[in-house]
Amino acid sequence: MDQISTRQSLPAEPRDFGFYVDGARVPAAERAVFIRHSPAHDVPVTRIPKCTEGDLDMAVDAARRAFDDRRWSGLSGQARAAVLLKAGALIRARAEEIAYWETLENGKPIAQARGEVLGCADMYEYASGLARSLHGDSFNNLGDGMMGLVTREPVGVVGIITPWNFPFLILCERVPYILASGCTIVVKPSEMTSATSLILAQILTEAGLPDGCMNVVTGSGSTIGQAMAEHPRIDMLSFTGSTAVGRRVVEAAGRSNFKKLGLELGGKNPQVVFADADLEDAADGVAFGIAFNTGQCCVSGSRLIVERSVADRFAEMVRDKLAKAVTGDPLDEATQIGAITTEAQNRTILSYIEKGKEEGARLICGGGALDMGQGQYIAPTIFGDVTAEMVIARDEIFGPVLTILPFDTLDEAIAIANDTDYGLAASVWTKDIDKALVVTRRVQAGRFWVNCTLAGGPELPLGGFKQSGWGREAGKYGVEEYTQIKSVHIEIGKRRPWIA
Ligand code: TXE
Repeated sequence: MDQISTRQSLPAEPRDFGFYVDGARVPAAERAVFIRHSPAHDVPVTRIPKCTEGDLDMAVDAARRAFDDRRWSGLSGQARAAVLLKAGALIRARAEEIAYWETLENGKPIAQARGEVLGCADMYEYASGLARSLHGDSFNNLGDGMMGLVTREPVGVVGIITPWNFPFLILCERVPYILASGCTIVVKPSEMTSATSLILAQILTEAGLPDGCMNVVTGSGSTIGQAMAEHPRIDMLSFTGSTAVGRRVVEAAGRSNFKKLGLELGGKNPQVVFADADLEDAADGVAFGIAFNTGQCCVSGSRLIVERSVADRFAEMVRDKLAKAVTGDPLDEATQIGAITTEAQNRTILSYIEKGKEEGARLICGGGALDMGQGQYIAPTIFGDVTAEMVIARDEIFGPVLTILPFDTLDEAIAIANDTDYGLAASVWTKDIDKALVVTRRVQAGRFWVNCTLAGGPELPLGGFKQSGWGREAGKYGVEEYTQIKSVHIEIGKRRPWIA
């Protein structure tokens, strides 16, 4: 511990968070608990109950009651907006605390975690406006005897299953929009990173959200997650995680009540760099796109598709950038690259690095674990001479591993970018507006960045093309996703009789 200068101290003992149902924290009591260790410091930091299916039923019942008696959906948009605005202010006020637990459980740098939390506060503030502006449509052109309305109604009880890479951010890309629509919620966070979801539930109660509208059940994916996907009284499920589990969730929804699904799955996202780009900017962006959150982002720019004439020089520029990034204790303010979040993910990334070496790709930098005295760290790694068939060019590695695929023509760049089952995000770097627009149009991805990467905010929606998922989160589209549409015909005046 002494080798690393920590700004904030580690907790003396793991904190018990319990779980959260019907507006109140429920202690673990006699339930088994999961003890989470900080992946950067190897010490236990939180104790999370392994909830039972009975606990899940209790949470779904609370959310069901809260939805069915209209205590939330029956309020005006103005009243819902007031709660969301207060929640935003409370998140700002508790940003340090939330960032601290996020860093301890996830291993991400504290400065990054704080930025994410403040970005989340903004989502509640933005969604508050959407609660007031959500509306349908009307048809006043159906003749004098008829008027038509299209109304939006909340879907009902929404389950949310989140992963461990952005526990608070991914949750907050959903919760304020779902609440703006009038739905009620049951969350199952990743068993690795439950703490900040539980803090959020308390904050929402304090902000005035009626009891039962936000519930958090903790536990494993194979028990509680699977039971949520199969649950007959959950009307919609938003799942973020691996494509393999996404497939299981789709099957379970089909076997149970055909619940509506939102899916945000994997990505193998292209960064297309033309020779005429501002290469200094592009190198910084590509380094950021692969090393941010140690590459554990569904939108990481993991395939560098670069014009051959500058490929070698550009690879060196990215390598030099990565060499300057500060890797270390995530509690240290200066740290830019923290620890790998889970032991399983650490093994997965290292095995892909070995695979890349076996496949004959040229290692430009990195190539293995970094010894920081404690915790699990991996050096940002770049592979050159990668071909399209290599496993490292096709699989989502979900770590700081960049593969370089050179191109000669614009058409070839687009073909390589689209040569993947995924379609989550893409970036293009060029100063030629025509090239930028052609690539933006023709590359299949739900999020696109021109001369930037990983940009985001509450206004623009998120989601994937192809096997990266279904539906959209955030922005006005994120609220509409959690509504269903009802069409209403209203007869005016005396009915023209069917039977004379
Ligand atoms: O994900 P899982 P893992 C990808 C990434 C990573 C791989 C494995 O490639 O290497 O997935 O990560 C819950 N029914 N992404 O194993 O298992 C689980 O408890 C219902 C991309 O951690 O998909 C957790 O809450 N739920 C991704 C969530 O699903 C189940 C982010 C994600 O876990 C379940 C994370 C089941 N049968 C990983 N089994 C992204 N799109 O950002 C597990 N879960």
